[in-house]
Amino acid sequence: MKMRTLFTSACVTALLALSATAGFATNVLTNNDFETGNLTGWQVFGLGSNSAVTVVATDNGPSAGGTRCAFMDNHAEALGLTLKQSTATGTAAPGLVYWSFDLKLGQAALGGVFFVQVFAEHTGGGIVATSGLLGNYSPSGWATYAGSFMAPAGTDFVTIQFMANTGANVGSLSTMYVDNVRVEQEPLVPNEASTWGGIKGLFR
Ligand SMILES: [Ca+2]
Repeated sequence: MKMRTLFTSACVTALLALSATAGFATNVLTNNDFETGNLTGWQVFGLGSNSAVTVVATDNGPSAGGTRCAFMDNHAEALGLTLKQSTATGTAAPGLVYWSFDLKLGQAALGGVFFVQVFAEHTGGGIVATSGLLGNYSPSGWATYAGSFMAPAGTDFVTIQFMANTGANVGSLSTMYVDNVRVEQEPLVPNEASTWGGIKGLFR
């Protein structure tokens, strides 16, 4: 029993040392879960009399705890409503970029669609790689989507944008709930594995 304890302690110590060196996944986005109750850190394009992005205080995506999410509401014809965040210079580097987010459809009708795109960018040089155009998404209940793409040499920040776009038809609309947006460059790991208790749990 004592040997097992020693062995376990050694493993935990080694794993902690490894984590301090390599770093567990760190989300580079600000206010990714909208739990501030506002859109701090995010930019919105396409606002008008029939389009808005708000924070809902009574709904939350499944990937993380909380009570709030963003709601993109586009009832304008032939309009692109975009919710976007670019990170600071130095927050990204060449290598795999992992992304994930939670979505729940509000409504989509008469040409209304919903797409997401992630960009690897170089300060002063623009976009150097992308996830490709992700979507059209229309989940009837909360759903989590995740993937990755390779950021090439020169990458030093990332951008993610959510696009609720409508068509030219009268009555075209696109509305979507968005939450728990993650962009990071280490493999995604369950949140519980990055805590002391979670690490110990790996050896039980
Ligand atoms: Ca939330």
